[in-house]
This record gives sequence, structure tokens and C-alpha cells, in this order.
Amino acid sequence: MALERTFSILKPDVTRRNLTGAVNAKIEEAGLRIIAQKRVHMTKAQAETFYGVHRERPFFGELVGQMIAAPVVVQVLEGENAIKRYRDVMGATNPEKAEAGTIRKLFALNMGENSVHGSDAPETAAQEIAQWFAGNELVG
Ligand code: 3AN
Repeated sequence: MALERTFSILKPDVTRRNLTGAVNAKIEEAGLRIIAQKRVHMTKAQAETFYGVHRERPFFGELVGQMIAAPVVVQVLEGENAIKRYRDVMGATNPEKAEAGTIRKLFALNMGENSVHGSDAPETAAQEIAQWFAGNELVG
């Protein structure tokens, strides 16, 4: 399979607890290469755009609030089958249901503060990468 790219966010619960390096180690151990990375403090408008598909869900306001509560680290990850590979190492959305050894099992606090975001499909990965990075910032 060809190399694929996915978009990742290390959420505020990670930066606040100084776990950026610990999460990056799990990402790299999973065979994914961090080909772009920057720390940003999202504005409300940016977070609302990013999570636009969830606008009608009851937890939308809470989710946006959590995403802007502290800085995040946005990343592009590259590897074979990167989208699925990253979702596997992230673990289930609900950390109580996440498998042993996954990032969410190891680090997540709850459903909202669940440490990481990873794209769920090639189209969303492309869209999400384009929201946060210029082409010349991706160094594969
Ligand atoms: P995932 O991040 O595993 O793809 P999605 O896309 O269903 O999960 O949800 C996006 C984000 O919304 C999750 N990462 C989580 O932070 C938040 N979220 C999802 N479901 C809930 C919920 N029932 N209560 C609070 N937050 C939620």
C-alpha cells in the first residue's frame, strides 16, 4: 500500500499535562512519521469550523470549549495505511472502552478530553490538513 497522510491533534488535556512527547512516542512506535507539527491555541471560530460536522450534536459547545481551553499540537502523520493505523493506536472515543496500550487508554481523561484527534477518511484528512498547514510545511 502507498504512503498515506492523516491529520492529528494532541488536545489540550495532553499539552496541559506535558504529555506531548509521551504521545509522540506512541505515534512513532506505531510506525507513523510526524512530517509536520506546530503548537497553536485555537480560536473559537477555528474550533467551530474544525468540528463543523458535530454542530448539531449536544456536546458541540462543550467540545469547542475544551479544544480552546489550552494550546493544542496539530500534526500531519505519514505512513502505510496511516488513517487506520493512527485510529488503531488512538483507541476508542470512550477511553473506558479503549484497548490496552492505546493512547486513549493510557492518557485520556474522559469522552471529551480524550487526548487525540485523528482523521476518519482520506477526504477529511485532506480537508483537515488544508485547514492547518500550507503545502510547503509538510516535509515527508
Ligand atoms: P473520534 O474522535 O473518536 O473520531 P467522534 O468523531 O465521534 O470521535 O467525535 C469527535 C470528538 O467529539 C471526540 N474526540 C470527543 O472529544 C467528542 N465526543 C464525541 N462523543 C462525545 C460525547 N458523547 N460526549 C462528549 N464528547 C464527545
